[in-house]
Amino acid sequence: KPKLKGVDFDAVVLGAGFGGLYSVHKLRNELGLHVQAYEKGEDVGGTWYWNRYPGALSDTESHIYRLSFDKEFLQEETWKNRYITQPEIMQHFRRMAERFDLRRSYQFNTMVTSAHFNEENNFWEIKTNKGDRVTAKFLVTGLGLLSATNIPDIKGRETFKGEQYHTSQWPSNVSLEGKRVGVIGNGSTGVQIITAIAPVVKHLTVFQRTPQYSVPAGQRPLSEVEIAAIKNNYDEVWDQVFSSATCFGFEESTVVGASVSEEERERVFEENWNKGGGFRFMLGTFCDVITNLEVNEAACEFIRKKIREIVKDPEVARKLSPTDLYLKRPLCDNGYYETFNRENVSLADIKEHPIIEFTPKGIKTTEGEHELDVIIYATGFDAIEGSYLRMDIRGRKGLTLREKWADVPTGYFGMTTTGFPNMFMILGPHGPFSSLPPVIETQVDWISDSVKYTLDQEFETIEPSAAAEKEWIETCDMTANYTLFPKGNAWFFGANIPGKNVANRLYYGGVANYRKVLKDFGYSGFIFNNVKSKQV
Ligand code: FAD
Ligand code: NA7
Repeated sequence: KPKLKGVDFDAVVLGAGFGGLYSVHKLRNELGLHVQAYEKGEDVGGTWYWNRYPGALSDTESHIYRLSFDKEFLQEETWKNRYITQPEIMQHFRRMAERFDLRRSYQFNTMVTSAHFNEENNFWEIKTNKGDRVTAKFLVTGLGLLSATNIPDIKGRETFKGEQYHTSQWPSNVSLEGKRVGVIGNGSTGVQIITAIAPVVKHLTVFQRTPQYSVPAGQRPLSEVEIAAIKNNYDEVWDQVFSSATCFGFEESTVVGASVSEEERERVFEENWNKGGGFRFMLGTFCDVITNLEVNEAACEFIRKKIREIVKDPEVARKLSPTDLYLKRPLCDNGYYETFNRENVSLADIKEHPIIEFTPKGIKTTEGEHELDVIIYATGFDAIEGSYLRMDIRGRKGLTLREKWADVPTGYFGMTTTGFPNMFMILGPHGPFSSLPPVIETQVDWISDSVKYTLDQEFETIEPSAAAEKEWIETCDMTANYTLFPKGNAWFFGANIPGKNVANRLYYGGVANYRKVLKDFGYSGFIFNNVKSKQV
């Protein structure tokens, strides 16, 4: 039964990834609220339920790709390798759901299609594709920032007679053995799947539009002793993570690359290339890789040199070598460039020879037709606002989120947005650029505290003031403009989707500062309303 009068539920939670699951735990198990949760997929896991393509792997290290709040659970769980694989993460989610009895609050296979704020009654009216119509005081959206699939509209797609899959909608029964496979895209996902399937398929054609910088991940099995050492030291491990900027488990470098010799730069790049990890290479080498053009170019040239060393065919090496700045999400791999030395792998440079159309037999580029049995889209996501704009969300005065975000999506602290009272977003726009579980944990803790505060004070609604939201976005933009990221074409600027406004969508001040801001600002930027609702 809801605690509050006049609603079906105290809170509705969307999504069953880290964000949604932890929200249900906090709101239901800790605050004692009556919570209903909806998930589009048929199981828990979020990102990891959907992204089950071969090679799917976290590139945050295993011991910190999880939430930190339950010390006993941390000790009970284990992992095999430095980076945790998709099947292992799924098992972790299933155990998490069981441990906190989360499934009973979920309705799976259910997509929320609309959420309208009813100003007369101060509650949310929520509808699903299964015909549910419910009301709730609070709406918590754990929709994910990389969960709205992007399938480019390429001419003739429906004419292809073979199989077609997007990496984030991967069915469980796909066999690629002995088949001629084409992969479109070579971002984080593309690099993983290309490397994983090359040894299995008959022939692999990689359709590359823009080459990317990637460094070794350094994936390896961990010994029992190494895992025990982490577990014995877990509190310190998390202290380090939460006091860093990007929460990848290493100290971001404070050394200015522009102030050291070329030889020293080479040495540091080489050392970190060998340690493994994309974020470590970008942020653990020098503090100015992302702020100084010359140092960024030095990192680029170091990776280009590695590509030339690794890839035997100089023409293929040339095509694989990026010429732009190193400003996308940093990639890491398990032998990506080496894959192009295989006899059964070829590279189709679709910038030089663009795709004209799909044909019944495969993909036709200006160079000719590539005959294929399977086409794989590793073409990424309509990131950050994508999942929100695929729903009909309306706030005060019937304003749609699509209208509010027509120029750029905005969020106060990445969690709330003016005009949409009692709506809390997890990983909404203008949250930190970071490894995500620590951000999710920080945000869900804050959301739960804010729900409690609102209820304890008997307020009807909480929402940020327009002035506070504007000021926060200016702060976020200032942090972005301090870096070179605005010069990149990354998905976190919206640059990967045609027609999207390319603009800053994140906060680059780091998670430690973000947590401090949340604490220092408290509720000073919020408007609370205590006008009682009509109570139906
Ligand atoms: P998600 O896990 O994305 O969950 C959102 C859920 O909401 C989904 O299950 C979706 O089905 C559901 N949903 C969406 N719309 C609706 C709707 N209308 N109705 C009902 N349900 C809906 N992050 C890292 O920090 N480190 C990594 O190494 C890393 N690797 C990644 C690798 C891949 C391939 C991808 C795609 C992402 C990766 N990420 C990584 C980012 C990852 O998304 C986050 O780490 C984290 O899993 C996000 O959790 P979440 O709960 O916020 O969202
Ligand atoms: P990304 O990083 O957005 O990469 C998508 C890839 O798909 C990239 O190589 C794109 O090339 C390519 N792409 C996209 N659209 C097209 C079209 N129309 N034609 C050809 N190629 C295209 O997505 P990922 O899934 O790899 O990674 C997203 C995040 O998930 C990642 O950062 C991790 O956090 C997990 P482009 O570079 O645009 O030329």
